[in-house]
Formats: sequence, C-alpha cells, structure tokens
Amino acid sequence: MSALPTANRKLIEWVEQAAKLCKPDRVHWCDGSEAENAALCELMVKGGTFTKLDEAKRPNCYVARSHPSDVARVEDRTFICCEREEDAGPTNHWADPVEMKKTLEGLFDGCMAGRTLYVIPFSMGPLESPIRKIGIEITDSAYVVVNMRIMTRMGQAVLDNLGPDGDFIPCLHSVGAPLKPGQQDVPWPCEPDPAKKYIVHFPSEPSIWSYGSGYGGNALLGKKCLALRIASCVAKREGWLAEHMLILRLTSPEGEKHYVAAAFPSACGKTNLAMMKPSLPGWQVHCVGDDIAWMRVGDDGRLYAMNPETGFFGVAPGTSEQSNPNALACLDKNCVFTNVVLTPDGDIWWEDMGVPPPAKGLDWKGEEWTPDCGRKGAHPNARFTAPAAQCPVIDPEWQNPAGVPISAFLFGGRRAATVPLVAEAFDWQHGVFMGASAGSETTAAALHQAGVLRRDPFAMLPFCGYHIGDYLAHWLQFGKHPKADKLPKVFFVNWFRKAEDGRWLWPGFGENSRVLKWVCERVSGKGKAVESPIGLLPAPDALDLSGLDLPAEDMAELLKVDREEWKKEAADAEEYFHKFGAKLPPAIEQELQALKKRLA
Ligand code: SAT
Ligand code: MN
Repeated sequence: MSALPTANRKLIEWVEQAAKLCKPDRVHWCDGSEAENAALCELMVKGGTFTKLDEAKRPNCYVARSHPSDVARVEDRTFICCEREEDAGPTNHWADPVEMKKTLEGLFDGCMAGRTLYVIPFSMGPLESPIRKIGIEITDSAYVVVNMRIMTRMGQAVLDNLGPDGDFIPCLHSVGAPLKPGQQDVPWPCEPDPAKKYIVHFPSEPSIWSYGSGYGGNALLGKKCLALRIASCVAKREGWLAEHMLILRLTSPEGEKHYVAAAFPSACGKTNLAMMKPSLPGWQVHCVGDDIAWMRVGDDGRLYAMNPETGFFGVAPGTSEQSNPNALACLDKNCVFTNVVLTPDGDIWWEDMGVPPPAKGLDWKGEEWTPDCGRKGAHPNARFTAPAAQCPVIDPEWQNPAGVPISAFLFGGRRAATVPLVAEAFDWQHGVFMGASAGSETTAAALHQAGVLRRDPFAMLPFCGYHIGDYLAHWLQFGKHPKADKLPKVFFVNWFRKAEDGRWLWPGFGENSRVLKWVCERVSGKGKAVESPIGLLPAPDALDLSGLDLPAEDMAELLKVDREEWKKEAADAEEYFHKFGAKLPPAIEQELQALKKRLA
C-alpha cells in the first residue's frame, strides 16, 4: 500500500472502518488535482455517466442523466437523529440514533462491492477562516467527487490544513448499488426504491450518513447536510448563524455599498437575485454566494456573512439571458449539467433558456426528443454545477475569511396573493416574526406535490437540524446580544404576486433592483415609508419606477395589504405556530397577537 496522504489518526482509522464495512474493491484518496479530475471524467464518459460536450462550444463540460427515481432531495427520507425526539421538533423526521445506526450499518455492509471508495477531504469556508469546517466525504460515486470539487475547496490542501490532530465531520455516502462479480454497471447507479433511501444526520457526533441517492443535496454532503443541517446545530451551540441565504452586494451610482442576505426556499430565484443585472442605470450587483450564509457578530457590532461554498448548484430550466445573464456566463466552461437536453451538436438546452430549441435532441431520460413531442426535455429540477469564480460579477470579497458586513435581510417565497412586493419590519423582533411566518408555494426542488402553500420559516424548513422553536429563539436572542448593536434591517419581499387573470404583476429579475434600491435607502435613512398593519411599505413614489412601463393599477395591487386576506394569513400562521408547542418563543406569540390587533 502506498503512503497515506495524511497522518491524522482519527481520519485514517475512520477510513479503515468504512472500508471494512462497505467492502469496496479499492480506496482512492482524492487530491483535488486537474489530472485526477480529468481521469474521473474520462472514467465516467467510458461508463456512460457523462457525455462530453463539444470542446469548442463548452470546454471541459459534461452532461449527466440521473435515474428517473433520483431527481431531487428526498425530504421524507431525511432524518435528524438527536438523542431526544423533542429536540428535533415538528419540522424534522426524528429517528432513534442507536436504532438508526443499526439500520444504516446493515445497509452499508458490502454496499460498495465492485466499486471504488473515494475519500474527499473538503472545507466549507476558506481554509484560513476561523469558522471554516472540514468534512471528509466517503463516497462510491465519481460524479459526487467531480461535483464536490466544484462546490467546495477540496483535496490535499484540506488534509494539510487538517494536520495530524485536526477535527473533521465524517460524511459517509453510498449510492446503494453494490455490484456482483462480473455485473455490468449502469450510468446512474442508485437505490430506486424511495423507501430505502436515507439522508441521516447525527448532530451530537456530528456525522452524516447518506444512502441510496446520487443527486444534489442528497449526495453532495457539504451543502445542505453539513453547511445547513449540521452547521445550524453547531451554530446554535457556538452563537452564530448557518442560514439558507444568498449574499449580494448592491452598489449605488454614487458608490455607496451594501451587502444584503436573502432567504428564499429552493427554486424561488435565489441564484437569479444573487447575481442580478440591475435594470436601474448605474447600479451594480456583485455576488458573494447564492445559497448558504454563515454569519457571526463582528467586533464592530455588525453581522458578518461568509459563503462556505465555491460553486453554484443552480436550477437550469428558466435560466436565460433575461432571467440571469450572469449565470449563463458562468456556464461557458468547466461545468456539469444534470438532467438537461443534449443537442446533436454536443451542446445543452432546457425549457425557457431563451434560445430556440434544437430540432431534436436527447431528453433528460436519454430518449429521442423533439420540441413538439409533448414532453419536457429537461427535468424541472435539472441543475448546473458551476465554479463561482467564473461568475462575471463575483464580489472581490467573496473569499474573505472574515465575511462581509450585512446591512439588510430579505425573506421571501412564491406567493400568488396577499403578500405585497416589499415590506419592512418595525424592529428586530418583528423581523424574526416575518422570517418565521414565511411561506411559499412548493417547487420541484424536492419530491412532493408542487404549487401548494407551505410555511417555510427562514426558508429553513428542510434544513434546520434542530427544533424550529429553539431556532427562532436563537434568532431572537441576537436582538439582545451585548455586542450586536448594529443588526441588519429586515424586509419581506414577494416577486410572485399574480393578477386575478393569472399574469405576474411584477416583471422581476433585473427590475428587482428597484426594490433593493429602496431597501438600501431605508438602511441609510434616506428612503421614505408608510406604516401598514403588516409593516412599513414604500411611500407613494418612494420606489424608483423610472423607465418601467407598469400600469398604476398593477403597482397599487402589488403594494396592497388587504385586511381580510391578512386576517386569514395570520390565522393560518397561528395554526402553524401552535404546532411548536411549548417551544414557541413568547416573542413570536406576542408579535402574532400584535399583528391581529393591528388588523382588527
Ligand atoms: O438540495 S439541493 O442541493 O439538491 C438543491 C436545493 O434544493 O436547493
Ligand atoms: Mn438551496
């Protein structure tokens, strides 16, 4: 056996144990090099997992097609295994940690037969950041290795940083498809039975075990599993925040800069907003991150946010020159595309890409596809994996280990009715209440019925690793934090309000800069607002609508707060909050009653 690339005893022993359990044919420690990446891509091309795109059109890019059963996060099969059930709370599936370990050990026994066990050292956050976390993912999927190399800092530098005694979070992953001797592999091995997939978190160890899926957040364990579910537990203990938020910088024509963090559920346009091209002349947006923010209080009393990732795992359908030109520009090279259309000339296409479809192609299932065949070519949750460094508007501070100071929080979701375009919270406590009451009509990012309203506090419903009531209490206590005396202002936004005839009222995308402008003007004390029962709304004429052809009736509808609708909204939120039981913070109950009083 060749020399190991680390002297870390705990790590070496864990890899040995995992190999003993999973029984792979071989073990490969990933160094993260170009050469290793090229070899893995070539291996996947040979095995049918990857198709290489035309080198002249999209250098170093590949298309993968998943198994039709393995296309999104599996929330029903996602477990939080803390010691006491009551600590997981009403938003999580709890399982007894000892029982679950037994189940998993059974499943993992021999699960890598015929395959390679890859050891992926990765860091969430810049290696020199004091709050970076090192994870080690063991996986039997080369697809996972190649994606983790885009999404995280990965390879030998991480092992060097870990050193002989450093601590790491063990993340064990298998696609759950062992091969019998001589058995031919398939392009996308996985466990097709949803009931046999397990995405499991042990917050007190902490560790992650994931079995049966090779897709997205189920398999790239640095992202939702480590950087949100596990990190939220650690952050609660250590006094910081791990949030499902994009981070952007808005710069005014005069050069005034504000960093804004925004929470929206999956597939609600976070990536579009994070790197938006403002329609307002002279305004600029720069991107720090599109999905996750780790935040702590700085010495100056402000909250500082850091993006722990290095890539974008974005929804492909709908990404176009109109919706997100900067994302398209990230996709020129070095990307992986999953479940999109492959065109005959070796390029990619998806619905609402803003370019004419190819006359024919292969759809996400690998079947012959034509634009008039009656089926969608790309899966609605088709994704691109793209290096953040390729974003034309990546913020120069995006890798600053100290993070960037946040001026404002936005909360949002898809709401066809009731919720106005923008509203500002009266204060921190009211802002936490706004975040807590957030809801959205569901999307294809997870396997469930799309288009029904579900409450999604802080867009963390599928990602908070502990009791959601304790989570709200954690947010509330920042309002009393002795050092955090310059907390961000809090806003609620809704780009998705519809007219009675079903059309979108707000054009969205680059026009959202008009809302961001008002937000930043409010932060610097310049923007005008009027009070409403639900919060502060832009005063008439306070939103810059110059050059926007929007009928006055539509604008009125966008900012309308209908008391009767809001009474229903408050009643629905109340019903939801009462599921939190004794863990509902009194401050949230207080805010709810105050809202009802203002609406009466
Ligand atoms: O969880 S994923 O990383 O697959 C994407 C998402 O739902 O935001
Ligand atoms: Mn997300």
